[in-house]
Amino acid sequence: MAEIPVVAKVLKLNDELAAMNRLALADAGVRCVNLMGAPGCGKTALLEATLSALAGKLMVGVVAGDIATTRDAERLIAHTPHVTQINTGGSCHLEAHQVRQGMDHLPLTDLDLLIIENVGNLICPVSFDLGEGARVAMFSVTEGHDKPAKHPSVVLAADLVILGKIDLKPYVPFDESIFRAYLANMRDNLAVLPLSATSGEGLSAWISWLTDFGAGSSGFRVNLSI
Ligand SMILES: Nc1nc2c(ncn2[C@@H]2O[C@H](COP(=O)(O)OP(=O)(O)O)[C@@H](O)[C@H]2O)c(=O)[nH]1
Ligand SMILES: [Mg+2]
Ligand SMILES: [Zn+2]
Repeated sequence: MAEIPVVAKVLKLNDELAAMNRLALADAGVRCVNLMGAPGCGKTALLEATLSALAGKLMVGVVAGDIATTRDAERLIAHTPHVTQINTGGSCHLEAHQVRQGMDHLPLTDLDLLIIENVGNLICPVSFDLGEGARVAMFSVTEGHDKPAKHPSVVLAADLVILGKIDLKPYVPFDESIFRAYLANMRDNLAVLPLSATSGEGLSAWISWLTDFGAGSSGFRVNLSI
């Protein structure tokens, strides 16, 4: 079984490169979030709303991962020039070396915050440290309330859970109390932010979280009123 040591080696190399990303980000005073969620859960829509809310308040860069196309970068570039798209060419997660390539195209010292939109997938992105300071797991009401139970690894790795598309709650069979119970079974005190990128409901709590997380480490903090 030669594959097991090879996989272990790939992950070890990734961890080393992620540690270098983390150092480079800390040196530049940039905090970094790794946003993980299924395809179509609303990651890019949330980033569009986030960039719009933070305009003029924080300098935000984005590394957007996708298997193919520059669609997400094209949507985000309307809100910030500091976007790089990584096409993985088939791989269903981002790795630290790819994020480093993305970082190298951004003016890191000008940024306050880097958001990584991971490839839409709830499974293997969890195994690949990218050098982020926080991991956000995003679900949406259209995926059904059982998804945290079916994808425990992303829940166990997360610093925050976002429940998106809550504007669609009246139209889909989604029970938020069951969703929260599955999360609570796995994690004590894991924060859950329900929001809608479309209606704006719940966005201010997300913006506050983004503004505050790790604020002690690099020192930026701004007053926001949205
Ligand atoms: N109703 C509603 N639709 C949303 C919301 N967020 C995203 N969408 C839609 O869901 C689809 C997938 O969104 P996208 O941002 O591309 O998801 P991603 O693949 O996770 O980046 C698009 O058609 C969006 O317009 C939301 O909060 N409410
Ligand atoms: Mg996207
Ligand atoms: Zn993968």
